[in-house]
Amino acid sequence: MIIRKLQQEHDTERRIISPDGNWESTRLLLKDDQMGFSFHITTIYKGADFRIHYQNHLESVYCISGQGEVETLDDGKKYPIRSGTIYILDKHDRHVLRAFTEMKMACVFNPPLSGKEVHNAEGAYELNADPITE
Ligand code: 9YT
Repeated sequence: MIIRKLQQEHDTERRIISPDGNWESTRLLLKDDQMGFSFHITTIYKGADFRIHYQNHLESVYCISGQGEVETLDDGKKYPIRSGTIYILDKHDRHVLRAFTEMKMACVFNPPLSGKEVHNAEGAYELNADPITE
């Protein structure tokens, strides 16, 4: 059994602040835990508007609070995202995420992240990304 608390992990290396200024994420469950997925509580900052394409991962994103939208780029469809909505990127969908207010999300990744990943130029995470060096 593993127990972790969001407030306690907030000030540890589990909290990653994206260099692009769009989001931060406290990664509560990671590859090392050997569960086959990772679980993160992510804050998308108000006004964020950015492209993501998880070529190497599947991701589900549950909106806990806030308002925004996801636009899938292959078909141009826009989906409102509100508290209680989950979007599931089952096809490695290229998309844009827009936050009209600050948004709190619960995110699950398969395969699990190792912990230090931030988006590359394509909006993807590399597999087994190297740690960030200051
Ligand atoms: C919704 C989304 O993918 N946001 C980017 C951060 C990601 N959830 C993470 O690494 O925790």
